[in-house]
Amino acid sequence: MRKEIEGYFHVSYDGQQYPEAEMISRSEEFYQSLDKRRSVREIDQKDVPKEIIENVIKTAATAPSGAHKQPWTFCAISNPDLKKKIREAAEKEEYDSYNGRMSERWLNDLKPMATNWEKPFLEESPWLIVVCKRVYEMDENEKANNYYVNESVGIACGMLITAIHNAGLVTLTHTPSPMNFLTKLLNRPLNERAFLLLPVGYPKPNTFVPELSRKKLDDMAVFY
Ligand code: IYR
Repeated sequence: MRKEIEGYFHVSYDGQQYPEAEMISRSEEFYQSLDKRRSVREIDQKDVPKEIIENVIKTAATAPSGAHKQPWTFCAISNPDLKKKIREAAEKEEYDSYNGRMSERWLNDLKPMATNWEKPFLEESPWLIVVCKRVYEMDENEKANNYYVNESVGIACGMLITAIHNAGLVTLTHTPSPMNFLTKLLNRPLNERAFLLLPVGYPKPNTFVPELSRKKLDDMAVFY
């Protein structure tokens, strides 16, 4: 069904509905599945079909966005030369961050994660996805700012990570800082800024991840 409201068309909502018992089991099962997600830094070189990357990007782009401006561009990189350049530039920034730019407290907080300035996953992962936020669009040669850009792109990134996990692959939210080298290496237009870099692939065999626990419901949710 389609109807017109003030000159714009609206269509019947056709989302899925389930009986209550099924909603409870679906929500529990989805939680159990997502609770297995971990940030994995040991990514195998094994190829991942482009179709999976296309599907997870399409999933991410179903995210809500301010005034439906969809203020994102997903750059998917499999080219080995480009991945090498990204690794070199990221490691240069990360070296400086780990050797002076980050505070003692910050470095201490990162110890459980066993991270350092070296980022082999940037070259070894079959795919890198650089999510860019589009701060504005050009509207008849005028800059037209997008709305709630960080919120919109942050939600899309969450959905991207969920889709990658659902496909049976691993990723990691990598934020080399500063990130402007990415927009340069990728030749992005002036209205785009790099937001997040996600290497995507299979975990290496026998990969270990930090032993972490998640907050209990009572410690993170308040019901009124
Ligand atoms: N961007 C650096 C440092 C880093 C910062 C935080 I906060 C982390 O949770 C993990 C790492 C890096 O990627 O190593």
